[in-house]
Amino acid sequence: MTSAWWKEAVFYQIYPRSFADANGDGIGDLAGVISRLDYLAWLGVDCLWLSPVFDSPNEDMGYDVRDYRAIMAEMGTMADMDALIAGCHNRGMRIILDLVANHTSEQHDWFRKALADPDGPYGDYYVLRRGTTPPNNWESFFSGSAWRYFDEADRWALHLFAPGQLDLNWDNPAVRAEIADIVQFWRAKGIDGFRMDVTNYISKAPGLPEGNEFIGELIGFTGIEHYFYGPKLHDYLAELRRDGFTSPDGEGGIMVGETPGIGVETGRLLSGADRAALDLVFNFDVLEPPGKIRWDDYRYDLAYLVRFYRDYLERIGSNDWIALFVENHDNPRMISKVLGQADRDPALRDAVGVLIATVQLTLPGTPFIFQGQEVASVNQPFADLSELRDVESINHYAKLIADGTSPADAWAEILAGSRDHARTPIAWEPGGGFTIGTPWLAQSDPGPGYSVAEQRANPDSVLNAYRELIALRRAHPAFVYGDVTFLASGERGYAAWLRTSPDGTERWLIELNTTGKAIPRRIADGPCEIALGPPTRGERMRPYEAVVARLLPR
Ligand code: TEU
Ligand code: CA
Repeated sequence: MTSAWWKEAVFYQIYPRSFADANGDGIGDLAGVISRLDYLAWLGVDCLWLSPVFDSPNEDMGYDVRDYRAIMAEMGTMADMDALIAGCHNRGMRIILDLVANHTSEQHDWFRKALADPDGPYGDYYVLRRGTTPPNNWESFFSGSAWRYFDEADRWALHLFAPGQLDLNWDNPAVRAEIADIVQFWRAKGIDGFRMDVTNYISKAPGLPEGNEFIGELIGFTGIEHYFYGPKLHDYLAELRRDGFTSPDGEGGIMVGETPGIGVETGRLLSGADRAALDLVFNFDVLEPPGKIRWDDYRYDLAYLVRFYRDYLERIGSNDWIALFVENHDNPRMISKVLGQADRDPALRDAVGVLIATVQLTLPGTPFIFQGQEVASVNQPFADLSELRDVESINHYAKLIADGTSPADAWAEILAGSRDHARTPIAWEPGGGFTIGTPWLAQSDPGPGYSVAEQRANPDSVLNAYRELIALRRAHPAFVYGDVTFLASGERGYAAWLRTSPDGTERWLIELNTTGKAIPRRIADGPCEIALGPPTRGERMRPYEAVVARLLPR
């Protein structure tokens, strides 16, 4: 197993719009992030990932880029970005940005030029087609056809996401060279790599064949089989690694692929060390058990979380390394998925928060913590659609109503799955602290005790548990490169695994109660030092109890 900084690192995802607002316009900004760097260093995270901060009209909150080399006006200036990069590096932290290059905004210069002259060079930057009807039956992830007709050019343009997010034509070498240039531009500025938005969608099947209706029904989006793992995907990623991410001295920036729909084996093909493409992929199957989708209101079983990662780890080899995550800016809060209506019961909320942290920080792989996760954030009780800002939720609701769903049922889906749950501003202090103005999206009300300041002051808080687990992971090689052995995987709610240091001198036992009821402790007691959990390992485990203990020689 080769070592790498990103295998040892704990990543922390910032959604800048909702993190900290320095100038009072209600929108989080780069100066806000800079003002909180000491907090992040105190927490102990090693690398920040910032969701998009490039110039954008924000139809999809920055995931629609207008200029890849400019900072969005609301976020600040290039000087702020330089200061942020330096601020991270001065504290021994790294920083990666979000490369949204499957598509651009309709306001990107390339697209304006493509519309003005569809037969000219920029016409071939996008997926444009003539015709009286949409070129195929593919559907957009944000509802409706994936094709939009542009009168002025007499062409249909493909958009897998919002109508203002037009897919680039990666089969055009000029497009690939542009993206490599953009990566080099940011690498020269000192960033340490990119999270790459829907990067597995960049290669579309030649001829753009009709999507299979049955698969469309099953997955919810017709056409996906023709681009989720396209014929040229690996070639394009390997080329971008070589031409964009690798410096003349051979040093490379990290490539973290956001890869919806990628399974274990396809993920290995994209991120295996011998494949020279991505370094890490996000496997989204962890977020919902089979048969469930994000819009379903159901209770997530934490035994599934353990089994998912156990199976994943058992199916990989020494060339592979996995990303460990449970939340991001596109998903509701995991504590709420587990606890439902009980998510504001402090005892349960704390226990589940610590359990999730324990899974993420003690299993082999690279943890990605999403902002707010460390302070046990839960979903927001949005009152109605007027409180939401996300294009996906707004379109999804409209589609449900148009299809005849009752307003009550449609709203229940939105409340279960809206991406805005993850995007409410961070409560730095009781009552807010995110902005002195009016926040762009309703300020989250985390409830008494759950602002960052209160969590920090409370030694028993979820926040302090994250901090201790991060420190533990850093101090003991068992947690990074050590072997893992699963002893139990959630049978009757009991899960346990061992981590052994590479030199064999240290052994750690991690055990969880994945249920809300007290259960018997199943692994016999032995001499140990408890680093996290109750003072002693008694006969029974409390609801959602998590233990991290160093085993001592008998
Ligand atoms: O998301 C891609 C993606 O497929 C999903 O996670 C998405 O939120 C949802 O499932 C669509 O139904 C990425 C970004 O993370 C997301 O914020 C963007 O909206 C999207 O790409 C388009 O750039
Ligand atoms: Ca601001």
